[in-house]
Formats: sequence, structure tokens, C-alpha cells
Amino acid sequence: MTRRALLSSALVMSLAACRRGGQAGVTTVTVELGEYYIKVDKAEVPAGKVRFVAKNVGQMEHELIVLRTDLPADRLLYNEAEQKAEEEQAGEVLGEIEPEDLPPGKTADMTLDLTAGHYVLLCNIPTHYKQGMHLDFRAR
Ligand SMILES: [Cu+2]
Repeated sequence: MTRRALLSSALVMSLAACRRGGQAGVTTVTVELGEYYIKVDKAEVPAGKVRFVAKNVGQMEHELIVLRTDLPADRLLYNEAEQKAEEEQAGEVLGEIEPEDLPPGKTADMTLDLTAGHYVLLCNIPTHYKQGMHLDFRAR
């Protein structure tokens, strides 16, 4: 499958998942974002399809980035000039819910295919990473 086909099937899946109830083989992770933290209802999931349901419970815009990396969540290289973590340098960005989709009070979701390994969830709006918006996450 091409990357585009994968992306659109992920979108269709996440739309379908909006209906009540779960889907076989998909693990749902509830993510709460606020100033300045990220919380999840589970920090470890079986490898496979993972649906991240992100809720912004804060007063400002946030974003959710899922980064595959071996680095601990608080050890990403930090770019002081941009006030952002160097996500591309740390590993591979697998998915992102953009800030415009996650204003205060909103919920947005994405479904990703995670292979076994270590991941970091972060918000990389300037200053937010350093203020604590990062979390270790694992697929087994
Ligand atoms: Cu943020």
C-alpha cells in the first residue's frame, strides 16, 4: 500500500471508530493535554493499531505528536532558539494531531499502526515540550 492509501485508510478507520464502541484489534488510548502536561489512561499497549483520542482540557492550543525514538521523553535535544524539541533528529514522527484541530475543549483522534518499541508523546508548540508536555509510551 502507498503511504497515501495508508493515511486515508487510517482516516476512514478513525471516522468509523467515532461510532460508539470499539473495533476488534484496535487499542484505544485516551490522552489528556493541559498546561503543561500529557496524561494517558495507559502508557503501554499491544503492538498494532492504536487509536489515540486526545482531549485538550487546557486554556490554550496544544498538539499531539507520536514520535518513535529510543530516547527517554525528557531527553530529546532541545533547540533553545526555537524553543522546541528536535523531533526529526530524535526519531520518526508517526502521526500528529495539529494544534488547529485541538483548541481548548476539543477532542480529536488518530489511529496509528505501532510496531513494538518505545515512543514519545509530545506537544511541540514553542516552550510546551520544556514545560513538561512529553510522555514515554511503549508498544509490546
Ligand atoms: Cu502544548
